Amino acid sequence: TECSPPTAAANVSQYACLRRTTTENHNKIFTDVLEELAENSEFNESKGPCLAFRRAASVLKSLPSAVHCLGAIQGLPCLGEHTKAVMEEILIFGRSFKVEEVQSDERYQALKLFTSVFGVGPKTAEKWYRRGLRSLKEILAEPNIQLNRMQRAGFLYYRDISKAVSKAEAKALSSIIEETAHWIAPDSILALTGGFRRGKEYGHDVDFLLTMPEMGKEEGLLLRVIDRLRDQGILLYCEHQDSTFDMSKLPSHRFEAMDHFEKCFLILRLEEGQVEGDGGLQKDPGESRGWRAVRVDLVAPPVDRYAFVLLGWTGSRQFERDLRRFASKERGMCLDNHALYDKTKKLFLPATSEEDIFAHLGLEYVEPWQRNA
Ligand code: TTP
Ligand code: MN
Ligand code: MN
Ligand code: MN
Repeated sequence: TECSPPTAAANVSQYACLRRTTTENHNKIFTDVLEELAENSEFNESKGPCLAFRRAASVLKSLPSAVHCLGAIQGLPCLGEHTKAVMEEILIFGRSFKVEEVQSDERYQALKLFTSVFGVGPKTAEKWYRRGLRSLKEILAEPNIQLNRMQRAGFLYYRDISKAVSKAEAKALSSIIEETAHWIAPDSILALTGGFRRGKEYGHDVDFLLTMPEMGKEEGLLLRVIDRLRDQGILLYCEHQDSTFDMSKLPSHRFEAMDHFEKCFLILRLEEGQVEGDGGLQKDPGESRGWRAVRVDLVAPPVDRYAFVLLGWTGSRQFERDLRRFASKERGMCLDNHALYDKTKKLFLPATSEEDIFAHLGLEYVEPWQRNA
């Protein structure tokens, strides 16, 4: 059959912040495979290939239609030889032998399983694998393994928190946390961030930004919200991190570096009756209890940092990476969750909205639902 003309490839930027990517992915058959290969590279500590597969998947997600032949991807950025070979396999055979090889690899299977536990990163997973452990049961049965508090919670609520959170559940949690925050401080500001702000139907957690309209008044607020959630009997787990924010420091070059604002990683108990709509509570069929555990992240910056934190926590991770890369490579600026710094002019560029930040960068504004890169 004849190949369709290239997907206006000339207009596709190598930067995700110059592309519009909704949740509607026309190339899932490719991107699922590429993201699995990226994860495998991450487990093998192959940073270059990992990033290359992630970038390729991100470019394909932004296309307005499905790719049906290799001709259609000619001229697209970020698609290397490995990626093209994988796509060719999928186009010809309807499957990728390369990814099937990865999926059947014992080490990959074990690391994927172990890192699916809240609090377990690639390093810990690797350690357990080297000890010959292969299943979650074996880890729990191994007397010499010391789980930290987060990992214990991860195992305790494993079934619930490995189930996707629905939009209806996210909405219910928004109401609960908003009510709690307003009970403590009526003028407190709560904003939904993360995947749900990007319009995703499902997520692995729910992310919020909490602050006060007056500088400094946010101090102590997050701890009081946590206390109140505990008093209501819905706090199942809490890891609280104090602020280490220091405005005199320049924005970080390292994307992976976490931000310095006060935050907490929670597991909350969500009751069936609190979730509206026919979707109801996401739980196993046959599960009789009327509640589930849900992962929630809260970040509590001072209000003058609001725009930077909102932009940073809305994601996607790939979108954030490319925003920072664009700022640095194309504008000589340094962007992170705390600030935007112009290295040539040697000054911080203030912002009260996300629009301000895009404008400083000389970028057209990208709506949250177009950031699913
Ligand atoms: P996630 O909640 O990990 O991802 P997500 O909401 O996009 O997707 P999911 O549905 O799977 O939950 O992270 C959301 C954003 O928060 C992400 O862009 C990274 C950012 N983030 C920080 O900037 N600093 C932090 O310390 C943390 C924990 C997250
Ligand atoms: Mn479309
Ligand atoms: Mn999230
Ligand atoms: Mn999160």
